[in-house]
Amino acid sequence: MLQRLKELEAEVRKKIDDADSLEVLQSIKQEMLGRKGQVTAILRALGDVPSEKRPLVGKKANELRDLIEKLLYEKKQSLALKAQEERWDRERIDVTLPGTPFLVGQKHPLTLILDEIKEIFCGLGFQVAEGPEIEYDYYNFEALNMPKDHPARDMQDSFYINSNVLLRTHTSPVQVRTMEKKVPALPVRIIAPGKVYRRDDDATHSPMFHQVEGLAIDERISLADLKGTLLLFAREMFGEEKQIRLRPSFFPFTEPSAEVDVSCIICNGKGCRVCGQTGWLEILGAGMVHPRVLEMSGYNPEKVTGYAFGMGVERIAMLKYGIDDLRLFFTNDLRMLRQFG
Ligand code: 2NL
Repeated sequence: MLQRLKELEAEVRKKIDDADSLEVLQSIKQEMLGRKGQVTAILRALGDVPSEKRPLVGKKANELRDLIEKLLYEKKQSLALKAQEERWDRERIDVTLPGTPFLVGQKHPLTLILDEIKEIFCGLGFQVAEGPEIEYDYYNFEALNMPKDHPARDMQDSFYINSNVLLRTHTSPVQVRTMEKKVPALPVRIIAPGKVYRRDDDATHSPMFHQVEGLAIDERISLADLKGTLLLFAREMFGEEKQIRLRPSFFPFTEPSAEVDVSCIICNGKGCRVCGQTGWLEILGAGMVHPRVLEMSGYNPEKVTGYAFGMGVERIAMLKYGIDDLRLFFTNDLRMLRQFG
């Protein structure tokens, strides 16, 4: 019996030594100490051992059981430690490696200008109005006093979806929609910023560009209100010392109509290459809302008047930032875009 215990001890030491997983350890435990285990069998058979040898065999058998439990426990610990070390090796990170660069964006120059324009007019009590870029012919042309055969439509030839629906050529339809909704609530003071589309594409024209239109309607709104508002805008946008001038012009939706110039931002009016020696730069178009436009949107032109203006955001941005090619706004060249914001 004692011999058998010695053999078992040697056998179990080797097995535990060789074990390379918790599963193997578990099966060794089962095999030795389980219900049908070899050590268990010896302990159960103690009754058959002659009584003079029984205490010694019993002691040795119990010692072997304790030893196996201790060895199993120690091996379990060392396997766990090894697994952890392997995992640390596998997952080790080099904290001295350079990190992934975090690219910080900035606002597009057109967004900066749009924000500035909105800020100026909101400061004067205007609200920002928005509307669809896909528009009905009615809101884009008809309601602005441009019936189907009107020659002014040629200059704003658009992208048609069908004979009644097109990509808006200006943001005026937003203003028409606002007037329709607000009638007869007065005053109306809104600006309509957004994308507009026209069928041309060259160095100075893009098929998509940005516009801000403004509209004010109330009793006794005059051309003087328009001029004062635009002078304030020009000075906030281009500098305190700026002047503006209005030149007679024509739009089907305003009467009278004017082109508005600001004193040249390079020479301040003295005359230079940028302004073609005139001292003036054109920045927008404007006028008093045509009575027929007021009438079509539901106002009584005998009682109320209004002014309206429209400017190209790209043009303002080019003047303010000294950008000489419109296409730079739309080609996403980071060398250009990173110079702003
Ligand atoms: C330009 C000129 C202009 C308007 C836009 C307008 C809108 C309504 C009624 C009357 Cl709802 N007028 N808008 C008026 C005058 C000029 O734009 O050169 N834009 C880039």
